[in-house]
Amino acid sequence: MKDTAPKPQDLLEIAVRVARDGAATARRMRAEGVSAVATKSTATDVVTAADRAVERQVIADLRVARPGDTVLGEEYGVSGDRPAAGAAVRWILDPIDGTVNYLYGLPNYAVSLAAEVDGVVVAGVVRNIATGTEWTATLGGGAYRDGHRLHGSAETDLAQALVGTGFGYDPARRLHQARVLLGLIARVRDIRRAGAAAIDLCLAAEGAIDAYYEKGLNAWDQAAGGLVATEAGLVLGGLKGQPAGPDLVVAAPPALFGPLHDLLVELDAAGGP
Ligand code: LIP
Repeated sequence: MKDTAPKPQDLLEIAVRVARDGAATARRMRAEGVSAVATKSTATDVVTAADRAVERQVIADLRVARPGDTVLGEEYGVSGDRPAAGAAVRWILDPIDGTVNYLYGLPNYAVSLAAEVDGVVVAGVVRNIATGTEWTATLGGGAYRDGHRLHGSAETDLAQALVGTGFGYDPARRLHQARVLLGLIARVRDIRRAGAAAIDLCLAAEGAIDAYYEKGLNAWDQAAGGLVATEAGLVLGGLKGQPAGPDLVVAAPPALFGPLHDLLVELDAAGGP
C-alpha cells in the first residue's frame, strides 16, 4: 500500500459514521411504510425507495468526507470521478443487504460498507438496521461485534456444523442451489438461511453459525462481511483455489474449510446457471 494511503482505522471511522446515518434513514423509511418500487433481475428481485435513498445519502456523505474517492454501489453502480493521485480508495456499498427481509419486516437486513485501497479491502462495517448490531474490521486489526473481538467457530467436524447459505433470484439458479442443498443437508448438523449475505458472513465470524457458502454474490454483498470473516480467523474463498466471488463464496474456520470445500466441489456448488 502506498505510504500516502489513508489508515484503515481512519477509513473505518468514516464508514461507521456514514453507515449509522444510512441505517437511521432506512429505519425511518420503514416506519413510514415500505413498498417495492421496482424489480431488477427477476420479478422477485425487488428494490425499495429506501435502498436508493440510503445509497444516495451514503455517496453524498462519502463525497464530503473523502471527495476524491470512488463508490461502487448496488443500485447506482460506480459513482465518483477517477481517484486523484496517491492511494485510490474505492468504497463498496450495499445500502440494504437483505432487501426482501426489509420488505417483509424480518429483522435481518443491513448497511454493508467496505473501503478498498489499491484493490485490497482494508476496512468494513456491517450494521443490522433493525437491531443496531454492528460488526467491524480493519485489515490486520481484527474483527469485532459491538466492540467484542471475534474468533469464529471452534467446530472441527463438518457433520456437526451449522451451515448458512442462500438462494438467488433466478428460478433456474434456485433449482441448482436446491440440488446442492439436497446433497449437503444430510452431511451437516443443519442449515440456516438468514437472507442477507453480509450478515451471514458476520454470523460465521462470531461463530453463531459454523460456516457459510453461497453462489451468485456481488462485491457489495461480500466485501465488508468478508473482511469481518477473515479478520475473525476464517478462510474465505471459492472452489479449487479461486477467490471468493460470484461463482461461490465459502467462509469457514480452517478446520472446516477443507471438508466443506470438497463436499461443495462434489456437489458442483459453483456450477449451474
Ligand atoms: C441478497 C443476499 C442474500 C441472497 C439474496 C440476495 P440483496 O442480497 O444478501 O444472501 O441470498 O438472494 O442476493 O438483494 O438483498 O442485496
